[in-house]
Amino acid sequence: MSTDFYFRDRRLIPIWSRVQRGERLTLEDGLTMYKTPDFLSLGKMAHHVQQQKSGDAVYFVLNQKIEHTNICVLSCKFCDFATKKSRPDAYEMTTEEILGKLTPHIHEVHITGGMPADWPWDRYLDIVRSIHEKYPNVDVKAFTAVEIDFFHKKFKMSIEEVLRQLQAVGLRTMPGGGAEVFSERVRKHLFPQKIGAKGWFEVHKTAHKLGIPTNSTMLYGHIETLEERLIHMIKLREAQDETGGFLTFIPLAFQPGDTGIKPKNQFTSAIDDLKTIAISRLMLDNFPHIKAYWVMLTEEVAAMALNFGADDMDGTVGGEKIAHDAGAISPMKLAKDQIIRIIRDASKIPVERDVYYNPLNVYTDNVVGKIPYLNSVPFYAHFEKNQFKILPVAPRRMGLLSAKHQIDAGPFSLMDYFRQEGNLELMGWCIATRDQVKSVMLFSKEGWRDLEGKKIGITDDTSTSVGLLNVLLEKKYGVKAKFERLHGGVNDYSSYDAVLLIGDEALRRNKHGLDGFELVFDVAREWYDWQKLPFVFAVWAMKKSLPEATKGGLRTALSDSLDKSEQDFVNAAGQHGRAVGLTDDETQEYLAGFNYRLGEREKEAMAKFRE
Ligand code: V47
Repeated sequence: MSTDFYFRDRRLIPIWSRVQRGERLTLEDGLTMYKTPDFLSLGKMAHHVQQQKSGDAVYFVLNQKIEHTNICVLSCKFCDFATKKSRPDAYEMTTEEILGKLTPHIHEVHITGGMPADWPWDRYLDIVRSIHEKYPNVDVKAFTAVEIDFFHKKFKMSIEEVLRQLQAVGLRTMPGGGAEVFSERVRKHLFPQKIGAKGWFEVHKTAHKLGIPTNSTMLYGHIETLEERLIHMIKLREAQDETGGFLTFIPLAFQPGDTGIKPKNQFTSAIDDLKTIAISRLMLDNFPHIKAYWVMLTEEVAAMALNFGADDMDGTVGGEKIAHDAGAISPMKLAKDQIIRIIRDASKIPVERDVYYNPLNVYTDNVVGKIPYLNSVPFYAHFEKNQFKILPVAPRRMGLLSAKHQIDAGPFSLMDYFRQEGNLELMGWCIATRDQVKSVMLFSKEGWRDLEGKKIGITDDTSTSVGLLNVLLEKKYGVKAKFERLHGGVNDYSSYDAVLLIGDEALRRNKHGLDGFELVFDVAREWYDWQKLPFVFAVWAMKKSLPEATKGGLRTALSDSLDKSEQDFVNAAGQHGRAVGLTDDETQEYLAGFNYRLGEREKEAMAKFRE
């Protein structure tokens, strides 16, 4: 699909062509974009990519920041937060004090702090363990790569061991701090005692290997050059190609405060902030999210960033000190209602999320769910949105939101449709296989009959495929296995005997294999060979209670989009296919293998599965 803009700066036109084709941008492209006066076109290009990745969703999390101490063995020039133990402003929080700052209503606690010389290792483990035990619903995002490296050296454990111990007591993800700018020149000037790029990446890549997803940051607006910013982004993009473990990128606007690096009130300009958000969205093509961290950007600039490539506002952020000690002028905490208002004002869907970006609550109407996989693209590629807003959401999560009446229509996973039939009206479209599907795959160390009593990791995304797997194991092969849900983002599969993956992840792994799992089964093919019936994974349905005019509008929009897409699958979905590693011919063949219309055979297959 092509979208045309008018470009005041014609140097952006070849960049836009490459963005539309899904091609990588270079350092030179980045410099052209930083130097362009046509800053609105930059925003439009970034917004286009943002919409491809996140539809109309903007995420936030109810979170609390804990900075457990400001005592630090390092003295980084840009940091106004850290101090020495002997100073009157020094503080250290006990575990009880930390627990006292949390409530069961939040979903994320973000812990980072100074690095004191005299805290024992157990004190850190105790903080994470106690939070996890007292507030099991509060996910712990803790310790930057710099802190992990400090623990590794101080407590004489490998980085992997440090992370394993933290993970065992409840660490879920890691924040992206400590990256600053990946430039030795800047490091020598501003943070010579801190780990550089090599150390930072070693910690993050180790975390990804262990199934700990992480964030990434870039501190900009001090002494770095534009080229150094872009090299920073390119290094992150390369690491993401390797591990896929980064959730989000957060450009951190430098707050000068009393650091002496810049005059006290010389904040980055709004234009520079928005350009940096937009350019990072365009350069980091393999990053799922870009965060507009309002604490450093201010509420106003963060609000604008939601149409310049950012799809994440962080959260309520109670108790932040690092930026505020350095003179940040943003409030100390944003109320949930305020965040929702800002996101709605930007014409986006406010989506409250957990630490893995799973949507928990959606705060607007006319939301159409979108399964964010290649096989669903034909429904959306030419969809005229009108009053509707698109929320990309994995099948199981769509079912959970619909059970709370927070989704108005979408391709519901078959199991969720069965559960919620009373409130939903079928629309005549589906996602069904003809025989094989290639995107619901069981990667296994054992043959089907040897899976008795074995542990199978199940992707968090699935609602129906796990039901199908269970039926095949029990009814076709007479085998009972143990299922364990995986979490969002990267996982460590090594302790499982088999892993069930669906959607784009299954397609990707099907192409390149999953290390350690010799056998690969196409679960829909197994069903077909057994029942000689297609398998219906999802059916389009909408809330019965929607006004008739809305229902009609939705039917027309979907029917038009599907008709156009079916005329040319490659035009509709080639770019998405290339992003998961398929050639255009493979995308064509893959999509032609689906049946998108709910006919008699599909209904028969639904009845058979229900039985
Ligand atoms: O690493 C220190 C930065 C970072 C200043 O992962 C400063 O979700 C601006 O990493 N002006 C810590 N920045 C904060 C951080 C973060 C924040 C929000 C979300 C996430 C996440 C991570 O703060 C440090 C450093 O780069 N910092 N001093 C300053 N004067």
